Amino acid sequence: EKYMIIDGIRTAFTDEKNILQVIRKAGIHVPTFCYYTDMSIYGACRMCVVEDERGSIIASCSTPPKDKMVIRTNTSKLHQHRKMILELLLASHCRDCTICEKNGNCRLQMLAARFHLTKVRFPNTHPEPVIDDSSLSIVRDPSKCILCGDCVRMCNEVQHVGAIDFAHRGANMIVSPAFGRPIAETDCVNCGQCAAVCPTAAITIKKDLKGVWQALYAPNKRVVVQIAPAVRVAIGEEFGIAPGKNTIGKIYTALRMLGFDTVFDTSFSADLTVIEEANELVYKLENGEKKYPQGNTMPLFTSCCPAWVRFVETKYPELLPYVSTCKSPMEMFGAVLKEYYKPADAEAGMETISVAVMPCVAKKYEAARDEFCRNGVPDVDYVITTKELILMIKELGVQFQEIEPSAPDMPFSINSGAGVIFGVTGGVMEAALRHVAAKNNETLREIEYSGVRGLEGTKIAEISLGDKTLRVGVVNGLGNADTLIRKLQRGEEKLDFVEVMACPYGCIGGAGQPFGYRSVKEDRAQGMYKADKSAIVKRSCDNPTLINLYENGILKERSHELLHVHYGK
Ligand code: HC1
Ligand code: SF4
Repeated sequence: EKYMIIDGIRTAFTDEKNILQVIRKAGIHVPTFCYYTDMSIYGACRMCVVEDERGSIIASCSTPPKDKMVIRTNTSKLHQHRKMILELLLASHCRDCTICEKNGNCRLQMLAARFHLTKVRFPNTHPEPVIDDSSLSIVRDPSKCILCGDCVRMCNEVQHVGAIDFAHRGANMIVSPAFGRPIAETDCVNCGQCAAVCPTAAITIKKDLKGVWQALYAPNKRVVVQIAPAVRVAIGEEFGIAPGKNTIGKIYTALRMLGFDTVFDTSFSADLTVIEEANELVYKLENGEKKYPQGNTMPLFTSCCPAWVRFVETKYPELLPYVSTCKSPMEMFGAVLKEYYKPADAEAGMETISVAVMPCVAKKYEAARDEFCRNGVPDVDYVITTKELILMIKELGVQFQEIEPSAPDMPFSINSGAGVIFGVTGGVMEAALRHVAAKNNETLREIEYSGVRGLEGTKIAEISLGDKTLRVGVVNGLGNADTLIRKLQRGEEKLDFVEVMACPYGCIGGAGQPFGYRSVKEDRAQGMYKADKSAIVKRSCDNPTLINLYENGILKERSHELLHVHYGK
């Protein structure tokens, strides 16, 4: 067995790529600003340094472990070194922590506290902030940037978007969109993953709480809210509840305490999406030769992720005809809810304000798109993220961990397990396959083990349906989507149906969720599948409320108008 001696403790290792991973295995969290297992090693922040037997200082993120290596992670030399780095960073950093967007979640603030910095020896050279507020999803304040490069690597390496990069050299170096343009004028897809990895407040998610509070305080507004699948397994993390624990019942209660009039689960409309999308798939398989520009050589792509839709629009517009015309579940629900409350509102002189709680910041951009406004009014008025709902709950002082769970409101109170797993990579695919496959437990199990589950960035699976075999792809992270598209275009891969989620691991890893490393995402994924296991209805088409809606309700003869969209730009 290979081992290292870390701070006097023998720690075995196998295939860990760097010393830092072995240190974490030993239960020590050395500080880092620029290290993420899913991105390339940058080695810029120098916070992860350790000392070897000879007293040499080495960066643990970029040094592979060696058998019988002896290191210390905390010596006087290392302590001084880290303090110096922090002081240098703080010398040019804003120190208005109490009124900072990142207050309580800033890694610079946390490390200053951890190393007990009570003064900085250097004069403060913090530049005047020049805020880029142009995006609907993120806010940039380069004056708070510490040049760790996390956002740049995320946008370029993981997402293949390249909307931001380093500009200038030496002391003038900054992170910026090309030519210093506002971020909204770039190909930024609004995924927010740059904000998710930013350790400070140089890039943060945009908040839309003001309008929501105003609506809640107003007497003549009916404030309805839908909660996305992935929120339930992450929100508890901020209240001392383990990641992956399904807290949907507590979320309903908390939202009611906040003053929301009716509470719903987006999983309900995810069921709607499944039905519409699966029908589209069947149609394409049977009639694709006629309808699509390249016939059936290109797969049908899912459309529920707005950052992915934007990616296609900017980078592969020729593929737009292959993106499903289904609105996302959020927008389907938005349209259905506005229609549903119309008669009652007219009678009572009320106005329905539709709010969505999402793990995603691109949903803010989606809600504002012209395609989702009717007569100038958006179907979803406000999108707030999991993190924003946490702020609301904390502001009200609700003890989330203690409150009792409750149920969603009628008449959209039933959803299938298929609608819940939408929130994890592979879930939309699995839900759709359940719908097109025969209705028996054996088939459900076959789909479960077909290879569509798992957190890998790209999965290819084959499912036999009667006399046909469906070849499908599931990708998360736009870089993986990009690579797959190139393969499809070169003819090296042929698929019938592809699920794309822009965020690594799917919506559970959305930029609006609390910060978490990979193990947290794994727990959240398990939480989603557990929720499916305990669901009484497994397949979307068995959801009785939907059947009613199609046969007698709002969707009778209006499903195309309310549930589909054509992206033209
Ligand atoms: Fe998602 Fe979706 S799964 S996009 O990841 O299709 O945000 O959770 O709500 O709309 O249902 C997000 C999650 C979410 C939509 C659904
Ligand atoms: Fe890049 Fe996404 Fe950030 Fe836009 S939101 S700059 S696409 S990482």
